[in-house]
Amino acid sequence: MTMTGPLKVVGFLVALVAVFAAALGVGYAVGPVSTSTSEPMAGHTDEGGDHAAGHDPAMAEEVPGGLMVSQDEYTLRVHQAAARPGRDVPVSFTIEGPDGRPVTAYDVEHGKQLHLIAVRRDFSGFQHVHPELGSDGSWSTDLDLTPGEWRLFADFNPTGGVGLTLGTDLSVPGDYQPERPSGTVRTARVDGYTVTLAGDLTPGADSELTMSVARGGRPVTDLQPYLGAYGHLVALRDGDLAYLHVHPEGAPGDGSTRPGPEIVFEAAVPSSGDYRLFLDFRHDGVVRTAELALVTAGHGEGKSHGHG
Ligand SMILES: [Cu+2]
Repeated sequence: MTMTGPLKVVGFLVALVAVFAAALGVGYAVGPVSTSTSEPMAGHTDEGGDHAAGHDPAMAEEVPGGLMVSQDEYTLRVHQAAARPGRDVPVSFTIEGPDGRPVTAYDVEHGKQLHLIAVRRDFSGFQHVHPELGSDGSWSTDLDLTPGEWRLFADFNPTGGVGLTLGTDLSVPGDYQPERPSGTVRTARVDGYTVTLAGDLTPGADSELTMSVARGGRPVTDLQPYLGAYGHLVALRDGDLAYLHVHPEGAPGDGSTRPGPEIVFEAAVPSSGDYRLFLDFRHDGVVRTAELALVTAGHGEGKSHGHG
């Protein structure tokens, strides 16, 4: 696989630069301290593309999403101290707002008011679900849980606020064997589909990743829109599970974006490291998840301490 140049031309549209879903968000709304301004993820556009060639310090300094249970006066509170292992295990939670009460008003982002990602801390069991909101502000969903420590990410935009991703742990009692680290994984198989990944992640710079979807050796050219896009990519950093939600370049129906086999993403990761990549795509009416992994350039794989 060749290294991807930072300025590989996509050409058919203005690049949507995906940054960490929880933009820094200092000092908006009721917070009296304001040292900087930032925009929610959806507001970031890359007008000239000229910063793509180099390091963008402002972007690199943003706090990644999903690391905190409470941020900007919003708090994620899971109602269960622990959950039993099993399929379709009920899990409920609330988002508490600046007034300490459950938030009941959310903006719709990517077709939903809230996106919940659940993954065991060793990266097994990834699920992306859309809980139901009760009138009292409690969110309910079912998860398939195996014993171990799980991480939950709530990705939402409270009405009047900015987009946030809060994260918390959920213990599931029982014996378990942690999955081994994967290293780089550029080919994933799921339900007869093969997803291959081209491109590399360069810390602090926009990195183009191209996912190609095939079934039975034939490229899939009729992907279906899922939540307004042909693919949704969640990247999680090994070590702390920092969360990055990336959307593809181009949207269904924009006149230039084809429904596969390639889905092109532009991702910006803040540091070197190992990143797990979970691609949700929809075909024949079913959403499937392909699991891939990249080690950033210059970050030694496994026990190797060599460079490059
Ligand atoms: Cu979602």
